[in-house]
Amino acid sequence: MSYTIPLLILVSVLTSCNLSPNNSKESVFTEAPFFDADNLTHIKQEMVSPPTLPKHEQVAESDPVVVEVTFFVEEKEMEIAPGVKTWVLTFNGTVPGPMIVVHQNDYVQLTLVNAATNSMVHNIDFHAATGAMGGGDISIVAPGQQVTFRFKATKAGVFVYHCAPGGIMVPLHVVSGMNGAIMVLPRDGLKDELGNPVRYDKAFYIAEQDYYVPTDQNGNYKQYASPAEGFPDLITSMKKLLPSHILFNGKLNALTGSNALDAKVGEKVLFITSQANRDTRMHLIGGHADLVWLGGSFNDAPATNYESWSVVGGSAVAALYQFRQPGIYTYLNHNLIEALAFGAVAQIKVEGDWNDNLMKQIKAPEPIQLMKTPK
Ligand SMILES: [Cu+2]
Repeated sequence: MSYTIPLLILVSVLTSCNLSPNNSKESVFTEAPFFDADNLTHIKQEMVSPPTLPKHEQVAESDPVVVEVTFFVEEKEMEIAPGVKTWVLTFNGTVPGPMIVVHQNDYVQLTLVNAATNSMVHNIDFHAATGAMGGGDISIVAPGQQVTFRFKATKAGVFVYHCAPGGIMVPLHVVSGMNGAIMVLPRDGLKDELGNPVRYDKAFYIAEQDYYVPTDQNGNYKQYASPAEGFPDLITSMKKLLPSHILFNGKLNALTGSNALDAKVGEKVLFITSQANRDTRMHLIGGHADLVWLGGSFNDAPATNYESWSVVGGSAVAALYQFRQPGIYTYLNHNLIEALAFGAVAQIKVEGDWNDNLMKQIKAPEPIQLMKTPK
């Protein structure tokens, strides 16, 4: 009799430990199951421009597949802020490049097309891939060439990809916009902090881009006939580590005003944020991260109820928030200078009914009624 209660407590503690996400999964050193990638079903994923994600299932419906993706390199001049035109190097014409979505142990088969009208050699390094510089070594294409390679997405999470043609060309291409992200979902979908399945109603891909547009003696932004012509100045400019612009999705106000994102009260929204070059820290004004997968790793239990969260340079991070209140929310880099003086800011317009219980203005601004008691 006297042993019954301690025994029950012990059983209860052991049971709750087993439910913990960190104790219910395999070691990272467990070999991924083998599939013959040469004989798997192929599906094509249509790329779309950020902040939109391609069509995808949150839970895998079958055994691993080979997901075919095509990226067209586009070198072009882009107006990143009013009157500021700079050469951008892009995957599929956007900064950032398109988000790819697969499931863990799927294969990504990427075709990289470098049109003859481009001027530079490019390639792609996937942080989600294993070996050969993330694929960079086997994807080098000169103008007029295309290349196809395949990698297994062995790790679940959100990961950056970027062009990495070697040496100083790596930062030059990355700060010229040549980066993006891939989301590798667990096959059985995302799990909350208790290890229970959690789904998102919508997802947005937001990338912070630091630009280092060179200026002349008068402080005016310089323009060049080609990317290569601007590179000597760009090297000087970026070596100061002082960005001229810090923007979301490539352009000033890409995600504000009439470009604001939208959601509804009650919806769970997944925000995937990447920064390919520089550290940043995200914050949703008026909201939180209910769940945040720190470092972008989906096999770790998400942290809960964060006010701000770190995105280390060269990574992507996913945060999930359920909107409980309507209105305009601001999603920003909480270095407030980088957000509001440089432009690293987005807005989310949330529709729904106001909840007075969560917040209520008790008295509108009025003439002062309360006098300080004189000392
Ligand atoms: Cu490149």
